[in-house]
Amino acid sequence: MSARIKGIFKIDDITSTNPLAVGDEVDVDIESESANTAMITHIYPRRNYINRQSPAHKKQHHIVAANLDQSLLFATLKEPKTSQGFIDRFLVTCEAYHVPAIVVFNKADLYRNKEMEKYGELKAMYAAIGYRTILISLKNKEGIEELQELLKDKTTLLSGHSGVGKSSFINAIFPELQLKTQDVSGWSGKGLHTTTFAEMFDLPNDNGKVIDTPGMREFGLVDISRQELSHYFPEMARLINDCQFNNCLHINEPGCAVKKALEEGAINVERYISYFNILDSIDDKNY
Ligand SMILES: Nc1nc2c(ncn2[C@@H]2O[C@H](COP(=O)(O)OP(=O)(O)OP(=O)(O)O)[C@@H](O)[C@H]2O)c(=O)[nH]1
Ligand SMILES: [Mg+2]
Ligand SMILES: [Zn+2]
Repeated sequence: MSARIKGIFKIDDITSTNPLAVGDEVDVDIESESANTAMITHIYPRRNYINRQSPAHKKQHHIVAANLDQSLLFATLKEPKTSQGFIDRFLVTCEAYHVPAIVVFNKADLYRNKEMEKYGELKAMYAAIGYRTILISLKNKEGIEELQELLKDKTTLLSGHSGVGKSSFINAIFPELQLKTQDVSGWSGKGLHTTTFAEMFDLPNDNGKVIDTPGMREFGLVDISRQELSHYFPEMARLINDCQFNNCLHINEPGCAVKKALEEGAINVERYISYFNILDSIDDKNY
């Protein structure tokens, strides 16, 4: 079935490059049974969504997916490397739009001592602020049941860089789908995109749904002001009422509870660096 969208929705939200996103709930009028076409007549209000800066038009945003119960951010510490900065940007958006997030580290089979040590540090750091991390190897079929359990009766977004194994994961749980994945010999470090559009799949045994998306190189934040950024770092959010100034950006203001926690080791330095870098990247002229 293919469905057209009525023109009127296109002007609804001019700052978005896509008026309709995967996960949207809609009403359709069947146009032609024989040609299998329909017209979308109504888009229901979104419970939540994940959006990002459009890579082509920085001033516009792109809705990655809507009406989500959770998101699994696929990351790898090797082939390719996912930076903590990328993970933290994604987590900020999940906090801002109320989508619970779990970070899945794939390709454990490739990790040596160095990467396992790094994983241990990341796991402890994220656990301390309430984020779950899961280590898996799709290649060695390790950790897949734990993930499968999480998908039950939920709508789950899969995202992450290109080549981290999002489509491979869907193939592991639905062998019959045979989604296209990157050629094993094709790993070039350049992050070729194998999946080219977002697509939702129904889980076979329950009401769960999983959304595969094309890999993204960067995750540009939208609609988050410098002032509110720390609200989306859970470990900072709980401290900001203790800052002396209510417009504190936690940089070098006197009486800053966040900086104090940082000095005492209660806030992780790497997380603070992510905060600082994101803050620096927010163009406040928009607010
Ligand atoms: N060594 C190893 N390779 C894996 C693992 N999981 C996936 N791969 C390989 O990684 C490559 C990329 O996997 P894909 O599933 O295509 O990655 P993707 O995240 O869907 O990538 P895009 O569609 O481009 O966003 C493929 O060659 C997979 O076979 C794993 O656990 N270990
Ligand atoms: Mg893919
Ligand atoms: Zn402060």
